[in-house]
Amino acid sequence: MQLVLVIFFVSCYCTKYVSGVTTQSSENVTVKEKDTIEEVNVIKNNYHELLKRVINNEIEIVDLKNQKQYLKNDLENTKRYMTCQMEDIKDFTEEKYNNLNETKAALMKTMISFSQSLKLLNETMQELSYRQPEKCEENKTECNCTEYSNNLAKNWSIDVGSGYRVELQFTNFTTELKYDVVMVYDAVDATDLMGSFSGDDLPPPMISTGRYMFLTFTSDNNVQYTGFSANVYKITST
Ligand SMILES: *[C@@H]1O[C@H](CO)[C@@H](O)[C@H](O)[C@H]1NC(C)=O
Ligand SMILES: *[C@@H]1O[C@H](CO)[C@@H](O)[C@H](O)[C@H]1NC(C)=O
Ligand SMILES: *[C@@H]1O[C@H](CO)[C@@H](O)[C@H](O)[C@H]1NC(C)=O
Ligand SMILES: *[C@@H]1O[C@H](CO)[C@@H](O)[C@H](O)[C@H]1NC(C)=O
Ligand SMILES: *[C@@H]1O[C@H](CO)[C@@H](O)[C@H](O)[C@H]1NC(C)=O
Ligand SMILES: *[C@@H]1O[C@H](CO)[C@@H](O)[C@H](O)[C@H]1NC(C)=O
Ligand SMILES: CC(=O)N[C@H]1CO[C@H](CO)[C@@H](O)[C@@H]1O
Repeated sequence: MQLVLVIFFVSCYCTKYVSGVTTQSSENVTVKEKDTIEEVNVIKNNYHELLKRVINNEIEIVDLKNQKQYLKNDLENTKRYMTCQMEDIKDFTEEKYNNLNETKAALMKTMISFSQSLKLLNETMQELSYRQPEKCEENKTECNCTEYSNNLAKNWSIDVGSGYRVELQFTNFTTELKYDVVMVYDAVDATDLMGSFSGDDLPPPMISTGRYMFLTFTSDNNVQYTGFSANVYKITST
């Protein structure tokens, strides 16, 4: 508005001035006027330029302002996100730490229990190592000697003396049938066979004709039983 007023004043002044002066002056004035107009135009252009720049600046300022707000928001968001993340990590870490602590405690308990078990085992082992020889000895002496051996050949010679006879009564009889055999002879040696016996049947009682009786027992190379037992009686010969 100010600039418009200036232009108006200058054009008014020039018209008045031209009417009262010579041609020479008029020329000079015209030149001046031209200059002024040019100057005004320059100023005008400058003003526009300036205005443009101001507007541009303002736009730029608004832009910058927006950018600033955007960055601020971004920063705020990042800050919030990071805080949340950190809380989360803190929670997670605490939880893991507690778990670790629990595991540690459990492991400790197990270790103690394990070491106790180990100690007990050690004691038991030592006790065992003391007792083992005893047991072995026990087992050695505790042999079942009620069975006859393989490949046995035994003879019994019975003499009840002059004027007497021998009565033989089997009380137990268990041998391997046909292979482990008892022979009974009515003589001083293996000459007069009275009977041969094997298996589970108890042989009948036997009486010799004289003072002698002869018995043999042979076993083969396998299968063992309890064998036999018998009572021998001296009886008066009639
Ligand atoms: C971890 O366990 C120990 C004992 O085992 C206890 O003294 C300590 O307070 C525990 N720490 C946490 C964080 O639970
Ligand atoms: C077992 O016990 C004996 C004596 O009590 C000790 O010398 C030995 O080191 C123990 N062994 C172990 C594996 O603990
Ligand atoms: C003796 O040895 C037998 C096996 O040969 C076994 O079954 C038994 O338990 C042992 N007895 C003892 C007192 O060690
Ligand atoms: C001894 O042997 C007999 C006959 O084979 C059997 O019946 C008995 O049980 C045995 N005794 C022992 C202590 O092994
Ligand atoms: C047992 O008697 C038989 C028959 O007389 C004889 O051949 C054998 O050599 C005798 N065995 C023993 C061990 O005396
Ligand atoms: C033989 O038999 C009698 C009874 O008939 C019995 O008392 C005894 O124990 C038996 N002996 C053996 C060594 O088996
Ligand atoms: C009145 C006046 O100023 N006249 C001037 C016009 O311009 C010429 C040359 O530019 C001058 O010599 C005059 O004096």
